[in-house]
Amino acid sequence: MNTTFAVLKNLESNEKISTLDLGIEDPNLHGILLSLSSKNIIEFEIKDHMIHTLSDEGIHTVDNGSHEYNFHSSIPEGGIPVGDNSNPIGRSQAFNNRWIKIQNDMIYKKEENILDTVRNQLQSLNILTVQELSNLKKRNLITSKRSNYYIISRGPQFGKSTEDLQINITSEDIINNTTLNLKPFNFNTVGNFPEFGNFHPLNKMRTEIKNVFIEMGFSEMSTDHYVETSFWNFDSLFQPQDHPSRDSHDTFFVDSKKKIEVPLDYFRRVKEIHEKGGFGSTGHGNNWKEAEAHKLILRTHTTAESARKLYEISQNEFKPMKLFSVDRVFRNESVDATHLAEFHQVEGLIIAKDLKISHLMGILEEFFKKLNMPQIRFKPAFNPYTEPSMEVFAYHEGLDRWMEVGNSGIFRPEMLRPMGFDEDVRVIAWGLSLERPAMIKYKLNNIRELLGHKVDFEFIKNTGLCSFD
Ligand code: FB9
Repeated sequence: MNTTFAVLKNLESNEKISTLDLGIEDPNLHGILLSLSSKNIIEFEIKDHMIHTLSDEGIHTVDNGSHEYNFHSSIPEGGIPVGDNSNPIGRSQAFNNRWIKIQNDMIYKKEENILDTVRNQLQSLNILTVQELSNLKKRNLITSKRSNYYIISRGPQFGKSTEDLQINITSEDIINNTTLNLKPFNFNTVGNFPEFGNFHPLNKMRTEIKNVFIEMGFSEMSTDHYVETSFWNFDSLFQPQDHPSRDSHDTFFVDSKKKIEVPLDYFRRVKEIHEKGGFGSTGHGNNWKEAEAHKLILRTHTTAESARKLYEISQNEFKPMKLFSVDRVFRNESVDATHLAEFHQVEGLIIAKDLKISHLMGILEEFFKKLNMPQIRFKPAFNPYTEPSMEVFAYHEGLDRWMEVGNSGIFRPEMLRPMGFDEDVRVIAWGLSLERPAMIKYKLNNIRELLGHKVDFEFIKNTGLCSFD
């Protein structure tokens, strides 16, 4: 008999039924009751109870008697020596039951006629008390597990044919004032969970970091030069043309004859500062090649955009500014679990008169405090375009360790003076990546779990809000 029929048939003669009493067991029972309930044919409530079944040891006891009963039956009239260890469990349990006694180092029966209580209990588990069941469970004679059963009663639509229930009202019904037999709304049913888009965790990290800059009064720079001239990416930053980072082992070169225009007078001043120095600098004293400066590359840092922006600022009336950028940069480096040939650089800079390294340390403290890393330390470092330069380290509470969180410095006069800035104009700047904080926040070990064709869409869906609190 199928389950639905069994339930409805029993409800015809009983207002309320229990699946436990009727022995109705079906792995789909819950779904069947939900379906009948959604049509108001039945109503039901879920109950739970313990189901006790004989273990292998319990079955052996029912078939062969308990250890204690068999030990008692094995004692002859003359008794057995105390040292007899043929049935230690039976002897111990028989002592506990006061079925045997010891005299002169011999064991004798104390009671002649006894009942094998345990065996009898195992043959009628459903009438045992909680304590009796607990004792049998302690002896591993039974196993118990929690199980659901249902108390079912008739619903408002019980016995009515569900086929003729209407689910729509037509214009004819209204015109003819038809008596409606509408299917009741089932307000308990759950609709299909709507699928919707999800922001990529890296985009969420970018938004959070942008918000930190905006909170601190910074404005965003444009970063629309993925393809950049070596001039803006390196030469304008006073990075020498023979610097190792400028060769193809570290930089992607673009095979194009297209020329990106650079202001001629500025171009000449950059050539001058590299070859002969100026503004107190001895320069690099090298032969600076224009062709090298015009080579097209994929930008290796967003500092190239900072250089463009600073040159633009230098052509207008001076005013202090706080600027930031977050965008992709490209490096021809060997890829590994935490590095790809590109990453997102975050860069912040402040241009004002007479800024000092203490200002840089202070703004970095404020910035990383907003990333929930208030403890930071500085380590002297070298960058071709900043002096002094510092690596930044922060203590990460969650990981309980210090970690490198970025690099920073004061742009050199050899970068700023050729743009046309006065001697007292200073620019403090710092940079970090987007991928590192994202991997730490989302506990990823391989960057391919964050970016690329192997990313798990469920990970994207389930990352939740990106916050630094
Ligand atoms: O992002 C980095 N680490 C980092 C940042 C935030 C963070 O947040 C916490 C969890 C919440 C955790 C870690 N780093 C910079 C440090 C290291 O990861 C480093 O190994 C990798 N660096 C990249 C460069 O690697 C080729 C990160 C990237 C980086 C380094 C320097 C700059 C920008 C990005 C810069 C700069 C700069 C300096 C002076 C003036 C202007 C810009």
